[in-house]
Amino acid sequence: MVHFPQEQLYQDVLRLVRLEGDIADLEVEGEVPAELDGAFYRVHPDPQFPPLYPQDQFFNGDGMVTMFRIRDGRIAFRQRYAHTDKWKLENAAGRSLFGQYRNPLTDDSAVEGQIRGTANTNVLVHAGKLFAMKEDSPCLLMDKISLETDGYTDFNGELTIPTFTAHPKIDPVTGNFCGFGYAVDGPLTEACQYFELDPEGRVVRKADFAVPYYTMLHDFCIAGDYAVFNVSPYHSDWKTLEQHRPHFFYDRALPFYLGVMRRDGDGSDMRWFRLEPSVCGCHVMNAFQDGTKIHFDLPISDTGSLPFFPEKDGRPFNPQEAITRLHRFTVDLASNSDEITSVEPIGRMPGEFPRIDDRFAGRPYRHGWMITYDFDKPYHGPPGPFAGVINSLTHYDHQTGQEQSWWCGPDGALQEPCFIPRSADAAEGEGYLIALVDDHVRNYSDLCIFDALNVAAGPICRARLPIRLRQGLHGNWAGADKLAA
Ligand code: V55
Ligand code: FE
Repeated sequence: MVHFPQEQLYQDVLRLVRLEGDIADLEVEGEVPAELDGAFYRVHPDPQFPPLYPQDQFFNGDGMVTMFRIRDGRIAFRQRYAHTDKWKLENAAGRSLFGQYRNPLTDDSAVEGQIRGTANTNVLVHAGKLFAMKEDSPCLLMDKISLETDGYTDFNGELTIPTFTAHPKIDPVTGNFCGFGYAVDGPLTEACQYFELDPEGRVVRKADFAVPYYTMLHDFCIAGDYAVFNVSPYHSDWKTLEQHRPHFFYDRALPFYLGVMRRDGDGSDMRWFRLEPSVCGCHVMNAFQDGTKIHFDLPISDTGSLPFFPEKDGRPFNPQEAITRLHRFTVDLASNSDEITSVEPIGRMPGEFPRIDDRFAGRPYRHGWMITYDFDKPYHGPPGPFAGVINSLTHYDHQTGQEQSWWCGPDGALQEPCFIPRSADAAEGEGYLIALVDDHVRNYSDLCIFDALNVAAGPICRARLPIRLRQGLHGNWAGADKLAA
């Protein structure tokens, strides 16, 4: 008999799933667009065993990977744990051996020196494999069809850093996988490395840099020839880990920075542009070059948006201050100033989990989507892990300034969407948006497909899962060509 702690972390919306399985042909309401041929992969944290510390973090659950294979109007479901080294060691022991989120000081001595990663943050097909990623550890490779785990890779010894971002960008021109690792000199260090993997998975670029202070360097973006890093005041230190407090705390005294460097350099040209008073921004929508200027689109809030990472000064979490709204940051590489030139709001609906038509990553673009908070709508379910209930899906047209939204109803919430182009040569935004819609009253999830430029019309079809999937993080689409390669 297994008992998980009676914490909110394992109840209601966050009740664990721990289910691996296959459904050949999901029940679908409406018509799945016949031209769709590929797979949507996504991942959620799902602890295999009760945690060593009952007050653990949502972000510390073992990665549970879901694949929705769509073809000929049918949708097949496959779900497997990512068999990280941690998962395998704990599976063999029949219990948890690793302790708190990002805190090796809390581990059972039997696993000292082992890779602590959970592969729970993002999944993406590149170079023939499914990359399952967690930013504190190397890249885990899985088979993109069977979802069996190969194991961690160092890319033929070419990538020796111990960490690998969960938020890569694929350069739409070269097909290169652009990524980075942070804390590459060990936990809590400022050292980072930018890298690019070509479409075959060979390391073709590396550049070393340091962040102004240790932080959760969760996402970044390419912008033409540049790589841009957003630094927000999540910070940590050894004292925090020694005292077994949550790995990150939010320090309002620290500035927000954007770091800009050439992608083809060695990192020595990195420039840090500062913004004070600070803001918090985690997930980038997109960025692009405009002459000597760089524009960087990011949902931001006045304080940390993650309720489970405390304020440094001990004040309680304030959901109003934590709600994120999309803004366009601009820096000018021609200026001698190290200040961020401007920060302008874009759109009206607050939200997070921004997505674009990824064929426009790092380039001037028109269309963006986020899942959003419509505070005017009722909600009948229990609370979730974020600052509010993410009950809507919004399309932002940056060219016309118009936006349109779809509300999922009073019983649930949405998970991060993903854009699927109608065809390889379709115009920007022409295609579909795919997203899980969770019913937290009845405890089911539906995989919904929308017309990306008409989300207000609601889903074209809904694949009805027989279970509710746990709140997830990120995912990506791989077309039939990528599945075959
Ligand atoms: C994030 C998620 C993580 C993590 C660090 O959304 C940051 C941000 C799911 O794990 O470890
Ligand atoms: Fe993320």
